Amino acid sequence: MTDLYPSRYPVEHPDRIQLYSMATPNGRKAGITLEELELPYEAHFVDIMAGHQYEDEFRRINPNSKIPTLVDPNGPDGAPIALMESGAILLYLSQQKAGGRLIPAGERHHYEVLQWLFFQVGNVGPMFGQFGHFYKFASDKTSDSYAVERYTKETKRLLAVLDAHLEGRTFLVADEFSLADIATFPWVMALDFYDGKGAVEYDSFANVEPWIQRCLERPGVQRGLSVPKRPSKD
Ligand SMILES: N[C@@H](CCC(=O)N[C@@H](CS)C(=O)NCC(=O)O)C(=O)O
Repeated sequence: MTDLYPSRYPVEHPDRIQLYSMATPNGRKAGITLEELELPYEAHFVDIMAGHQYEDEFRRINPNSKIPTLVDPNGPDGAPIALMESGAILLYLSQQKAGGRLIPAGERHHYEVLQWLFFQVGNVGPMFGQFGHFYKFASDKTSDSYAVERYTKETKRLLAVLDAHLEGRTFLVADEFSLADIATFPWVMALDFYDGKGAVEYDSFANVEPWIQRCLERPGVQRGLSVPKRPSKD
């Protein structure tokens, strides 16, 4: 048993991958990947609203104090490994634990998956997240419309990039469901949670919603969306 496991989260199966997360767009990426790959794992709910990500023991497994975070007691060299950053976690699960599943075969497709994964982590996540922040959560914090205008415009621009790429395609890479889709579609779904679909003229991007629905048809996706379960209050 590794001493990496933060003591707040009791571990039932110390030999399994431990996921520390919440069902946010970034958290869902890890839950969906684990479910799609059918890997044995245990999931722990991290209450980021209560600030549990800033606890010292959590910082030891994620120096950046974010979810998702993963600890694998059987890392590549046999020693335990802690990983932060959802993109790295998705690649680790696919490549180290599942023989490259969820990455379409061939080097070209490998790099195309990396391309869309980085596109999501560097663009879609941060920009949609800022849009949600200024449009919904902090709408009473500033009377200046500049921020909401800036992030609405950028979110629309990124939706247009996705929409154009999806024209004539079923999924982002090689017409095969992959890590690229897993990384991206939960962020697009978050626009609903932000009550922001009207503001970004979501319905004008005709290829996006059918792609989301194709992703949602998958049983692994359906299971992964609610990982980890929020503990009941009683
Ligand atoms: N680039 C990181 C972003 C992770 C991230 O921002 N996670 C959010 C939840 S979606 C979080 O932990 N927020 C808590 C906080 O910022 O204190 C990744 O892809 O894993």
